[in-house]
Amino acid sequence: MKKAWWKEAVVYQIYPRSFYDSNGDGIGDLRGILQKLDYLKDLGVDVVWLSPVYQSPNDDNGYDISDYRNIMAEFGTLADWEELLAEMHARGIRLVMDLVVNHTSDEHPWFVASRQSQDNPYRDYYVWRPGRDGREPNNWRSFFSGSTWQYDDATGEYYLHLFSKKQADLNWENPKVRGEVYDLMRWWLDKGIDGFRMDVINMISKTPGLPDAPATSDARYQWGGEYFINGPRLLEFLGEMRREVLSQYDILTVGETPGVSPQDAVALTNEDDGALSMVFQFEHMDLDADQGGDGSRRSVRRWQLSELKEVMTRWQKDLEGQGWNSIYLTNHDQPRAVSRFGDDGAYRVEAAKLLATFTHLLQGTPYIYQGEEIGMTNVAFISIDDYRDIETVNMYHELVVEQGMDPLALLPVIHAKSRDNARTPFQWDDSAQAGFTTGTPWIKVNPNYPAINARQALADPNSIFYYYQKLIRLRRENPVMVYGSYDLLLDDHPEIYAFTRTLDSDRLLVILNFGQGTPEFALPTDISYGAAALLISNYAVAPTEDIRHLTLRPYEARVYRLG
Ligand code: ISL
Ligand code: CA
Repeated sequence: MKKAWWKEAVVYQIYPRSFYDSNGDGIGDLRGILQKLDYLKDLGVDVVWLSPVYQSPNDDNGYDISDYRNIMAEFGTLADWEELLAEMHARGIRLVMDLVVNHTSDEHPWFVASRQSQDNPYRDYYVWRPGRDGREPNNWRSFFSGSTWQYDDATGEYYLHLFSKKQADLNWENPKVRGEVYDLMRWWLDKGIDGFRMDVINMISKTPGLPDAPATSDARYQWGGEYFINGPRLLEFLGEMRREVLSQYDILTVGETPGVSPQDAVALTNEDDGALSMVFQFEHMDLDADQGGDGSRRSVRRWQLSELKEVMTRWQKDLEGQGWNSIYLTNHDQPRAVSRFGDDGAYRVEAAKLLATFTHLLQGTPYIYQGEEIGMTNVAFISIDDYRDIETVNMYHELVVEQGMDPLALLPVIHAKSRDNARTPFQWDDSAQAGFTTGTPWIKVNPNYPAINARQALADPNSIFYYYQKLIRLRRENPVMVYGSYDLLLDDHPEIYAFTRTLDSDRLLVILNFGQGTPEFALPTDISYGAAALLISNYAVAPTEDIRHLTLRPYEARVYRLG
């Protein structure tokens, strides 16, 4: 397997609005991040992925961009950004920027021109269609509720928006649009950034004709994913992007690709002609929902360990030597990992460490989302008025206000799944507003900040923070953690997730007790070894313990080197 710095790296995602506010306006900003770089250096991460900081009217917190070459005023200036890049590089931290080019804001000058007239030179930058029998051009449903089409009075046509109506889809069929995107990518790369995370990049090619999605219920709008996810020209467009831009730079590229299979991921990331370093897949994000796609945040279902094993093992094996995995359990769109896959009650600390062990021991590049390293949890606002996320707010409006659903039935789903779970302010200390701002935060802080915060974590040698620090260091020192092949053990065990990682003669054994029980671990007899040395664990472990038979404690995680 080819070596690459981005395979060896650990990435930390910053959602700038919620990270640290330097000027008391309640909104996190670039100078806030600058003040916290030493914290990240201390943690040991190699790369920061910065969610969008470009100029934006913030209909979707920066994922609606109105100027690709400028910084959102609330976040600072381009000069602040330049300083941030320099200070990161001075600390050996690379910077990956978010690239949001499936759509722009409706306030982007291209769209402002495009809506002027049907013969405007920018008309074809977007997807405009006449109505059909006085209704939308097709029946697709937006990720953020309602139709994917917005009627525009000025020219009497509809434009396509997979997300909010202020996020108009770019028309990638138009070579001029593709050229503009490549230009802006070069503009940032030439400033010295180290890569891009590409927002919903597998939705840029739509099936010609934009056919109706099959009607499956009496709902007015239908999930049309099969007509815009992994569309017919996706690989061609990304191949062009690779030739024109990506191949000229030594960068990390990660595609955000809902609905990809491992085979799609191999096509996108293989070393011969794959355009990207890696992609984010979503199968494990859909395990606790009745439906995937745009529905994953509309229901809660109990997930089974067997399902998690099946998904992760398939991704590990199908990409081995063929492509490269990105490993994550949460991000700014997802619930908090410890609440979702672990335990945010009595075993919060143990569970957070277990999940950290999991993400750092799988084959792939680990991603840490801000606050994950101190075990931040989901929040449960009592009132819908405290939610800020456009997806949550629109869903509530659709289901409760329009369709009359009992709000008490929906709130538990929102508590479990809202994207705002990940967006409450970073908990720095136990002072007012968790030390995030001296003003009023744009979204309420999680009331558990007096107990869960970075100051507490830094003062406690047994904290989740230092456990992450150790894992990151171990990953740097042990190539087997990066490049070793993965083999699942105890396939059918309902509580224990165990696997080995093997690189030449070096082999690690990973034992994870995914629950509050105390199951017995029995090492399969075909695993032969001379000595077993403990590499890391989240409980105290006696060095004399015989690893062939263990009784595990709740959420216990151990990694051994088998000699
Ligand atoms: O439905 C999903 C996966 O099955 C979503 O998580 C989907 O990936 C997500 O809605 C797309 O997210 C990205 O693009 C959005 C933006 O709101 C998100 O914050 C961003 O991560 C539109 O730009
Ligand atoms: Ca601020």
